[in-house]
Amino acid sequence: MMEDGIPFEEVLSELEAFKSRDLSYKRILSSMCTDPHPIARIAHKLFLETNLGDPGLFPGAKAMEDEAISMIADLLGDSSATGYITTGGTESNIQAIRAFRNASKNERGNIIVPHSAHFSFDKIGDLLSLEVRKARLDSSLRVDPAEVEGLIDDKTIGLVGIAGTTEYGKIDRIEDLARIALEHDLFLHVDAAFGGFVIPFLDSHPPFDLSVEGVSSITIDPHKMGMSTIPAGGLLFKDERLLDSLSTPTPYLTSKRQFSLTGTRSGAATASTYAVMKYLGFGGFKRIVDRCISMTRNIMNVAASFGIKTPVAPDMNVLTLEIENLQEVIKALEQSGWKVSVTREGFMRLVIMPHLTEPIIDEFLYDLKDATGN
Ligand code: 0PR
Repeated sequence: MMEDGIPFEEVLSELEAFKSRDLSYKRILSSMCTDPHPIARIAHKLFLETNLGDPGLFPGAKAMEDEAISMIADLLGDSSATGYITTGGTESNIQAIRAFRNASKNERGNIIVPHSAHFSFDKIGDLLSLEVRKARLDSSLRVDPAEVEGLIDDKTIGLVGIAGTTEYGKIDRIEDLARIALEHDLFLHVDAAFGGFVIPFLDSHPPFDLSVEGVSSITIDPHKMGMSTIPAGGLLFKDERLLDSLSTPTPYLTSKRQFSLTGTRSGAATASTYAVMKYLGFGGFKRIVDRCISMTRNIMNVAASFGIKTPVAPDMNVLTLEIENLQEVIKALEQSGWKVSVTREGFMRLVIMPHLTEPIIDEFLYDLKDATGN
């Protein structure tokens, strides 16, 4: 830091220079985040200085968080579920497994996750000193329940299912996992970080949420398909005792106990979560999800018309394409400003988020056709 500051305008122009190097979402087909909804931006700014870590000072922000959680609980099949707005899927997953560990008899045990689980579970293994056992997937890239059951032993504290896998958007058979969890007296966490704001709005979908008996907790991220600002995650528990198992005494604060992982935590992204849900309602979200699904189908059909196959049937707005000379094709697409990603199996991965539009998808398909020499 310099001894003397520089003028306000100069600081702003420096910030603008940094910002100008960032990409806009316009041609990004690789991200699970999106442009926040306009009302999310306004809500975020309104609550910038609030700290939900000391809720007695910000009772309005706290009440707003409680309402946001209750709307999410309703959406995810159990209106009496409890939880809080986290910083994202990683914190929600950490806290769910930490609660399982705290409430379980097995202090140093293991958890069983699908091979498709997000890398946050590897962090969890390290943080909580738990063994993370990875169960094989079946040919539809959903976890094989028999494989999960085969990995259970007397040190297992919980199972994890994914509702919307990061790479393929697949929904695990949550009912089968729940049955296994109940039979073995284990907790079951559902990671719906991505799918939580997609699956409820699909025309039909398998049961995946807290309405399934045996599901103990669920992750859902407003800062992904919830169109909120970053950082907004959601964590819900069916049984309040799991949330309580996370609480720490905070003697000198306005609330005497705290169950969040972070101490100081902004109410800004919570406000944006609340605002988007209130403003859009179920119908508004459904229209957005319908549009993303229809764009996904369009890419799939048009790509098929020039000989590009979809290796895995999409369950939602995450699409994979089987493309020869993938790295060269990606290079050509990048020259036109497109960002796509690649799965571990070597397929092109596209996430069709709300910032995309039909005309942009048409441009993408045109460039894809060109890049693949079709
Ligand atoms: N669970 C699932 C199923 C996820 O897909 C993700 C993130 C998480 C948990 C962790 O969420 P947080 O990143 O909010 O902690 N999935 C994306 C991914 O790793 C996150 C992402 C988003 C990465 C935008 C890049 C990006 O540009 O791909």
